[in-house]
Amino acid sequence: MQNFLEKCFESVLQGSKEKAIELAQESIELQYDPLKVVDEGFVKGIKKVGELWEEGTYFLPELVLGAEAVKSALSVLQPILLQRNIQRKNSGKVIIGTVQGDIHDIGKTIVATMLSAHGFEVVDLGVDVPNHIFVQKAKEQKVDFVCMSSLLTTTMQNQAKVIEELAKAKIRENLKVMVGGAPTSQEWAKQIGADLYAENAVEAVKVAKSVLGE
Ligand code: B12
Repeated sequence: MQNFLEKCFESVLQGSKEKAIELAQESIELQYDPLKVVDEGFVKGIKKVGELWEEGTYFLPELVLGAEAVKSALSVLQPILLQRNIQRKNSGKVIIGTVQGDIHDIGKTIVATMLSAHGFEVVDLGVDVPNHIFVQKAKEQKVDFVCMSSLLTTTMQNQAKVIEELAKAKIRENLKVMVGGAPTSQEWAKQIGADLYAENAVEAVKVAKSVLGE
């Protein structure tokens, strides 16, 4: 399997959407653990692309192609991840989105998929979600969790602003706020008054379930 994961990793480094799709399909036929294929193959690849970009070896087009390769593989594997759905009992309603000014959606989509797979009812608001939309949707949908992703240090402040707006709308006490994304941390969550923080999608499920006493 290690060799196979290497190929997934390489497909992202090469920015090959076709190869990534082919490998994702092959992993289903081979009945490999889809989460392992995502995390240790494709996601590992995009993280490496990010490093190469940071050091100036890769440029924006390579970054975009790498991200497209991961997203294509994810769309093939998403139904399989959802099938893992262990207990389909309703674990609570969630809205999730990437905050205003931020279009990174790979991590957010993995978190949304994993929460769905574990029985949460998930409404994905997408990317670049205006602060007031989080509040409006939370109110309309009477959600248990508001989950916000941020990948940029310049946009993470919007997580704090949404929390303030939830309080102004007098619904802050009715729900839990969970934040995540690479620049965020447990400390950041505490600082802005978020209830929950998780470093990755598996942790996000654990943390959300623990609140419900599951
Ligand atoms: C792919 C990528 C892009 C793609 C995004 C494509 C897409 N559809 O998502 C593109 C090319 C579009 C892009 C654009 C930009 N990017 Co970019 N990008 C990345 C890169 C390489 C990978 C991000 C990623 O997908 N990681 C893989 C996923 C699985 O990990 P993740 O997002 O962290 O998610 C996990 C956890 O964080 C957590 N999580 C995530 N969300 C949530 C939410 C909740 C509620 C919870 C609980 C957990 C959780 O769980 C996830 C799964 O385990 C990162 C580098 C990096 N190492 O992060 C840079 C990076 C984030 N980008 C960066 C920058 C600067 C930009 C641009 C400004 C570049 C530019 N000059 O235009 C633009 C910004 C555009 C915008 N307005 O948003 C910087 C940010 C620097 C900073 N400190 O702010 C980074 C860190 C690169 C770098 N090292 O400089 N980028």
